[in-house]
Amino acid sequence: MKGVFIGLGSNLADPIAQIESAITALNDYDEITVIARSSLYSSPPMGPQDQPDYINAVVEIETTLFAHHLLDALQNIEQQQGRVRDRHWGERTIDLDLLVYGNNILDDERLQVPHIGIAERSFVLYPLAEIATDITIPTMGKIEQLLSNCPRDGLKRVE
Ligand code: A4P
Ligand code: MG
Repeated sequence: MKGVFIGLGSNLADPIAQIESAITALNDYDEITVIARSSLYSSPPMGPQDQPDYINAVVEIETTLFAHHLLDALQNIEQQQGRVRDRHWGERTIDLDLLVYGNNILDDERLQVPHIGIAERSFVLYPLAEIATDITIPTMGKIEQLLSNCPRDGLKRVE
């Protein structure tokens, strides 16, 4: 499958290193090849404000895994990197979201694709736009249109 995009986020335990090691872990799967990556971005937390700023990035992969098996792989990497599920929208060492899986639309109790938060989250949309300049996201529309409706909200590219 081509046109698969993964969002990465971290705000604990050296976030930049967490993102880098998750990208390496993804590419280490035989069934997954990372073919593009965005810059790193920093942003204030969405959700509870008493937590550190986040580092986010988006990667494009090619994979032979079906979407639910890809989610298993993402959750394995989260576990390996010590992710503890605590409060909703709370701090985490690493969060891996399946943003887009080609043109597929999936909606069951475990997986919603495209990821429901894409359009409202500048920390997803701007890094995605960097590596998918003219993507049309199923059910959501063209990326330029989505960007024009999504303020940066303190999002900064990390030099
Ligand atoms: N799930 C359903 N669809 C998907 C999908 N497309 N990709 C299910 C990944 N998972 C998906 O996720 C809960 C369940 O969502 C999973 O078990 C899976 O079956 P989770 O990561 O355990 O829960 P969560 O992350 O606490 O909740 P949620 O709503 O997913 O939070 P988000 O959306 O991940 O947001 N602020 C900034 N600036 N940057 C951030 O990256 N991230 C969060 C977390 C909060 N604030 C942030 C950031
Ligand atoms: Mg998540």
